[in-house]
Amino acid sequence: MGDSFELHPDVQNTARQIADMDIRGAATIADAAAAALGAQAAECDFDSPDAFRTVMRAAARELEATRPTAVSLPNALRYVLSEMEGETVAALARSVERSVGRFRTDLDNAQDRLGEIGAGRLHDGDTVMTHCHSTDAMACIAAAVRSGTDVSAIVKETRPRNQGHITARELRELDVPVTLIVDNAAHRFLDDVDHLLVGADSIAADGSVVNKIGTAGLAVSARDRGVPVMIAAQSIKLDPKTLTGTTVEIEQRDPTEVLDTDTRDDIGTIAVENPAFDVTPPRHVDAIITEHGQFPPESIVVLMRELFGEDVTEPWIETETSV
Ligand code: RI2
Repeated sequence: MGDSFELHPDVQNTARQIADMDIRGAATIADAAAAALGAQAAECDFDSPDAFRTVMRAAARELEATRPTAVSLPNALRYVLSEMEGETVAALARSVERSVGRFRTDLDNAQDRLGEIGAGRLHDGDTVMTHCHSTDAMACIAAAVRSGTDVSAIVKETRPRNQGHITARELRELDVPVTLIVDNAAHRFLDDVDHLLVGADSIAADGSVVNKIGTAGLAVSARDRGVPVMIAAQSIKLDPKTLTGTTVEIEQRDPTEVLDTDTRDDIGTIAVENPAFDVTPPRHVDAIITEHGQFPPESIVVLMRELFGEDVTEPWIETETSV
């Protein structure tokens, strides 16, 4: 292999699909990124172990650059690359294949376990309000339904991309009664719900929850009405870099998701902002449900330290010593 190389098509396609949100949702993004690294490693047409490592790091960088907020993406890449070991290309490739397999299985198991733990908070006759679409939140409702608990849902459509429609469809597949509302109606319906249940894209060391835009205001309203705020988030959503004071970058998406160009031109000269996520402070959160149990937000840092330690590397970055 020479100095220039092309990344595996699966890496390029996966990166494009994540950026375009054809693949979306923090856990799904992590799973797809790990699978793409596995595809890259299986392409064993490399001259040397150093070349193999260089290509794997380049693949990880391509994937990492797609969306900035969901920490599950760098956490997945970190997991796979940090387990890469061996003296030969074949041994390195095998180690990546093993870590990708382990990562993806752990992800599935974590969501199942989290779902069972979260389901314990849902009781017969309860109504849940959802925001956006979260596979972790869905796992809690699915586990409750499986165990015979009768729940219904008020689903916010979640502008600008209306991911609430995905939630509504999946809840109907579970036979859960669904009422779809526009985002602005949430406060009006909070008196009718027993839980606000949402996912997370990143959770900071102080217990702040980064989730789809609109979550923070909704959590304030929920607390005002005495509705408990429940965050379903596998531990892969914990952002270890926040232990050292790094803040989570909020993704700014294309303004055309908010307003099409013709309508915008018709209105006149206006600015349009489209932040994809916001930050809910820990004081507005009741519980973070993980596969390791449920935590008050202020104590999530203990789990974060236990799982990640303080030393968070970025093994996809080329340094003089990284071969
Ligand atoms: P799961 C989504 O973001 C939502 O904000 C959702 O709460 C979060 O990912 C977590 O999703 P986007 O990718 O990992 O739709 O629980 O922007 O599926």
